Formats: sequence, C-alpha cells, structure tokens
Amino acid sequence: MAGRKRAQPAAGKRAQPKAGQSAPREDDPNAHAYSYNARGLEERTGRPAGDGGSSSRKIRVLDSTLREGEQHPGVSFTNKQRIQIAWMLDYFGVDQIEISPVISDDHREATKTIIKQGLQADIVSHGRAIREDIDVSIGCDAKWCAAYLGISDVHLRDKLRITRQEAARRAVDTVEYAKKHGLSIRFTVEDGSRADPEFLISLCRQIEEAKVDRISLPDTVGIMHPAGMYEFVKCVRSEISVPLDVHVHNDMGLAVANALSACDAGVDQIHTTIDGIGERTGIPPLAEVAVALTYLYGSGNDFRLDMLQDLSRLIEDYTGMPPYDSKPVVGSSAYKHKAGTHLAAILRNPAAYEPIPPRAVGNRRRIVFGGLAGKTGAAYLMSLLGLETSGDDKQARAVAAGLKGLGLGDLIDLPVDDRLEKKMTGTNK
Ligand code: HCA
Ligand code: CU
Repeated sequence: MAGRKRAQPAAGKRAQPKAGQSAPREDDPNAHAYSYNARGLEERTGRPAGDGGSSSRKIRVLDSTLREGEQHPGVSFTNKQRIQIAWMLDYFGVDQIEISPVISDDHREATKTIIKQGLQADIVSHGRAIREDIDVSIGCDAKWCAAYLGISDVHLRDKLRITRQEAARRAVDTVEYAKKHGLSIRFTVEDGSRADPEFLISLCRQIEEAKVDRISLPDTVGIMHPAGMYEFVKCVRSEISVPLDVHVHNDMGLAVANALSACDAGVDQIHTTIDGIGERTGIPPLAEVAVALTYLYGSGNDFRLDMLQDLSRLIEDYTGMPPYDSKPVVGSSAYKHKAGTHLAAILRNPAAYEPIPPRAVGNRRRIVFGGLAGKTGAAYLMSLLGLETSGDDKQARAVAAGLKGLGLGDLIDLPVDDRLEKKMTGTNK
C-alpha cells in the first residue's frame, strides 16, 4: 500500500526509545531503568539491545485479530468490518495479518477482498494441515498460508486420533503441497509447549527439509513460565534455522512476558490481537507488544503508536466489549492520576508517574479530584475554577479537607487538554 510510507513521523517517535542506551542520561527519568533493561537483555541474548536504528534486530508483529480474535466468545465481524480492521492494522504498521478463509463462505470472501487490497502487510491465510485447506488459500489467491496441527500426545490421541508418524506425514505433505503451489507457508506445531521435545524437534526438522518458510511455536494453553518459554524456544532454535513465530495464550496472565521471553531466545515474530482478544483469555495485546518492542527493545519497527487507542476503540465499537479501565496503554485509567502526592508531582512533571507520554500512544492524561486530592490537588482545582489561593495554602487545605470529609470518592475526572496542559508547570513532558 503506497500510503503506508510515512509522510510524517508517527507521534510515537517523538519520545525516543533508549533501549540500547548503556550510560544513563541525566535528562531522561527512565535512563537507569533502561540501562538495567539493556544489561539484562544483553546478558540473555548475547547481543546489545537495539536502539531502533538500522543495526537493531527487528522483531516483527503478526496480528491475528481477524483469526484468533474472532475465536473470542461473542466476537463476530462483518466483512466490511474485517476489511476496515485490515486497513487500519496495515496503516499501523504490522508485518503480517492473519485471517482464516476456511471458517465460512463469508470469511473466504473477506480473505479474497483483503488480499486484493494490495496492503503492505502479508496476508496469511490460516487453516488446518490438510490439502483441502491449502486449496482454499490458493482459491483466495493467497501468497502466504499457515497450517496448524496438534502435536502433543493429548492432541494426537484425544483430538486428532492419529499417531506421531501420521502427524509427521501430514505435516510434511502439507508443506510440500503448499510449496508446490508456489505459496509461502508457516507451520504451527499446535500445543508445542506440551509436546515431547524429541518429537517436536524431529517434526520441525522434517518440515524444514520440506522447505517450510516459518514455524510457529505456540503455548496453546498458556501454561508456560517466561523462563520455561525461553528454554522451549532455545530447544528448537538450537536445532532449526527456519525463522520462528511465537503464539502464546494468556491463561495465567503471562502472555506478553512469554512472548518477549521467546524473542530473547531467538523468535523474530510475535502474534497479537487488538486488545488481546482470542480463545478463552486470548493472546498478547497489540498495544502492549508494540510499546514494549519500541521502548524496551528498540526493535526498529515503523509503528504508528498514536493509533493504538483508535484501534482499541474500533474493536470496542465492533464487539461491544470495552477494554477494562486499567488495561495498559489504551485503558481509560492508564493515564489517570489520583492520589494527592501523584497529582502534586505530575503537575510539575508528568514523567514522575508516567513511563511514556500518553499522546505517544493516542491516549490522554486525566486527573481525578476527590477525597485523595490533597492540598496541591485542591489548589490546582481552585485555580482551574478561577479561585485565588493567594500564596498561603490555608484555603487549599480547607478544600482538601472538605473533599475528604464528603467521603464521596472521585468527584471530578478531568481530561487534561492542551489548555490545561499549558497550565501545568512542566508542560507536556
Ligand atoms: C488454533 C490454535 C492456535 C494456533 C496458533 C498458530 C494455538 O486455534 O488454531 O497458528 O500459530 O493457540 O495453538 O491458535
Ligand atoms: Cu491460539
């Protein structure tokens, strides 16, 4: 898509990531934290962390909102919505967009139409590891397809009812069939984290020989610890040289941590969905992953981070499910400041309680006045209302005590717009 080449830098670029920075810079409140991160990453990966420049190791993103996301209970998009989501994801800057044309005729039409758009992201047509599903991808004019096959004993025995030999034969046949038809293919060793490692490696070797283009390593049931995820990926990475994807579920709330751990061990593409929707508790949310790659990894992606809240709102509109308020990055409380000590600090310099500026991710700073506002919060509220506090803080203390005494909790929840931002002494840091 021609329009994607950046006409102007994304707003997210204004705050320079410092992932690779080793000597703390005095003017950056995050500098010491970044330098722990950089040292930790270097120790884990044997490489200096990226600085976002051309020497950075890029970690790519595949977004599966249109495939995994539609597997979330209650979620079903219309074709118009699917196309809109694909355009927005492409404009945001993901590398691959996954959709499954084998679900229904409607999905097949959506896949065909999205492929015809000529977006910059690859469109990956997802299906089972059988020739019929590859045929559907071919029928959609796909250039990329993905095939999944359960390889753990429980999947082989109780879901697929096939032997390991049969599974390996199917995997190789699917890859050869796709390659024979000129497709690039990613193969997913479904439930790989619970599969016998010897069988896992032997199957990966066989599909590598069959010229598979990528292998997806999933933690299908979300059972992994980040340290275990690192070992799981290392075990494959040390034997196989095909590029690897990671697809992890969030059953224990560790999906983002596990995805990043997998990258430290050699994966170069993370699967996400907008707001993390997917089967059960879903997979890593695009927002958290994109922010981590930019600010913690300096991975050199070309994301329009300032679209993140719009992407979340789009999904909220289409699903009727708002993200929970404390959701990182896009949640309505993600940049809300409430306690008096916090208010006092952010009125001078928002970086005191914000890791990155809200505008960088399309969110808004908000301040909450109520029982916890304290003297500084009360003084600020009074100044907003045009009341003089005349140097001495007696009145501000009285208002703070009044707010507390009312016992009504949060009375005012105020978005900080440009005008208010100017009133804040430190302006928008
Ligand atoms: C599925 C299983 C899957 C596949 C992941 C992938 C999983 O619902 O089809 O293709 O990379 O979690 O293992 O989502
Ligand atoms: Cu999944």
